[in-house]
Amino acid sequence: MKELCAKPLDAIIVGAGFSGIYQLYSLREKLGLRAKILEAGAGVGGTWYWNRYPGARCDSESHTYCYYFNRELLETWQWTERYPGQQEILRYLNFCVETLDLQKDIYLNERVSDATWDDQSQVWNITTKSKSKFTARFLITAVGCLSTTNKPKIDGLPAFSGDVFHTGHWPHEPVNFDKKRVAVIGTGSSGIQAIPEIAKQVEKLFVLQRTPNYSVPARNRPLKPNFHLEFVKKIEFWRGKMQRSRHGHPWVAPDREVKKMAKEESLKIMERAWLHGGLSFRDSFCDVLLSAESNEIMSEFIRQKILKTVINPDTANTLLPKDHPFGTKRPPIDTNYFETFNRENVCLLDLKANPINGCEPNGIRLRDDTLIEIDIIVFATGFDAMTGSIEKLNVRGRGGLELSNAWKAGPESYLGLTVAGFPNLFTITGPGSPSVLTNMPRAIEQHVDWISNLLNYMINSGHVQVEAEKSAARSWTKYVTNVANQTLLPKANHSWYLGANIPGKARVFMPYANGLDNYRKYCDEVARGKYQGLVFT
Ligand code: NA7
Repeated sequence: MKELCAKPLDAIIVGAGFSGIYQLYSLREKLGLRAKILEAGAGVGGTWYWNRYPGARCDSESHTYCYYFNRELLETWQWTERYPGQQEILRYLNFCVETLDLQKDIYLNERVSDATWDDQSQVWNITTKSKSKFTARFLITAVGCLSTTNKPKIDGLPAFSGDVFHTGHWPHEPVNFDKKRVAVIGTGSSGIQAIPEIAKQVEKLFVLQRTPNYSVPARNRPLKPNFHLEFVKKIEFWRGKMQRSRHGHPWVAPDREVKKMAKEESLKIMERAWLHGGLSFRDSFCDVLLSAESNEIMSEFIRQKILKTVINPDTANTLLPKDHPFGTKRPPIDTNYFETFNRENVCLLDLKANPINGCEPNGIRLRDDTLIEIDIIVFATGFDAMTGSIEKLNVRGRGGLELSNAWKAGPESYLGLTVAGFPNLFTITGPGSPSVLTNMPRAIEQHVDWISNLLNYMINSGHVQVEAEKSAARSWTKYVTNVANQTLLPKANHSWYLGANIPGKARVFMPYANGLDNYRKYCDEVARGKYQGLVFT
């Protein structure tokens, strides 16, 4: 059993994605603490290390999907496309680690298997799968919201003789799709990005769709040669815009309600936004997630676009999303998703009408006995979101309390950052925080700054332990639910926001839906009030 650090550390950070990298930098450079990252992968990057499937791309625009805490990084790195692709983001994060000289404090190939609070010594004892052991005063999870893959159990899958992949755990070597018959299961963001790319490479592609999804064209394009120069001149402008918005993107929904507008006028606005492309389409009006009537107008607009794009009327009809309002599941943005169904080598299968019965050595058998003969299955079936990766760490708090037990009826946290009964534990972008409803780097920087300021406060005031008050965590979690219930968000039955995509998982709306701007104000107030809701020892 190797001991990589003989002396107890100040902090262990789990995960070397956007969150972990900035948290390490903050603790080391701003507070002078001894901190290390434990990362399960063989490289840094988190989500962008694992999700290497064809077409993997961010849905935030590149100049907003990066760190803003460091001017040198902003001025040096030059993005090439409107939306950064997976490989470019991975290169960017490696560049950040190198520029900030963080490599020496990142231990790769170290998957945390156990983290136990020792009440006597007031430290966390952390063990990894490779049996390395660490001791640290603070434990900070930076494991990402979407990193524990959800692979549905299908009878007979082990007997399937072809290759099986999951978009969220894609191989590092290129997958050879040439002359192959392939099934993609799932039409969330990952499926919607991967399907057009895989279709170009295969002999035959079967898209196995359970729930039709809304998708808006991304309109990705190379950035103009002078983009970077112009961007650098306006860094503060962009920062301010993102700071003021609800979701950390550089726009604010105008104060107009769809349902109160003349039809032609609202159509014109939607057409313009559709042509512009991207997530700002959803924010063409202020009430899309508040009024069912307004939402239906936008939902129907998208359905009409699908009907116009897809040539075969049966296929078009099968693709029409009807069971949930637009935007109540995380809305994908795409490049030629619906157009792909006009290709001769692509076949859409409706799993609602004809579900999967099981796998056989040479394919997937459907309930009506049809055998889909294939060489490759691609699961684009998503993640055990927001809690899956934290619970997998086997965190045990005060008195041996297991986090997965404490969260059995749904995750309870204070501000999405701290959990009662788990001293000196922080969860970056944890359940109860805005996280997945935002442009992630903006939410991450807010969290890291807040945690770092709190640790600074503790050091200066001689506190050794901090944890959420039970009552504060309870009322915050209730508040998160109430806020979501005032919107249409909980109306999507299978959404991973609710944990509803994982059999047996408690159905609780997990992200904080009242906006990153309001959340930031609330957290700042808590800090100004000497951290009410937290108990210090
Ligand atoms: P998502 O958004 O959770 O999508 C998963 C898809 O897989 C969705 O279409 C599901 O259908 C489908 N699914 C899940 N389980 C099954 C089973 N058992 N059978 C058939 N189909 C199934 O995951 P993504 O990876 O696409 O996106 C996650 C986030 O990552 C995304 O929002 C971006 O932020 C990046 P369902 O709708 O549940 O019927």
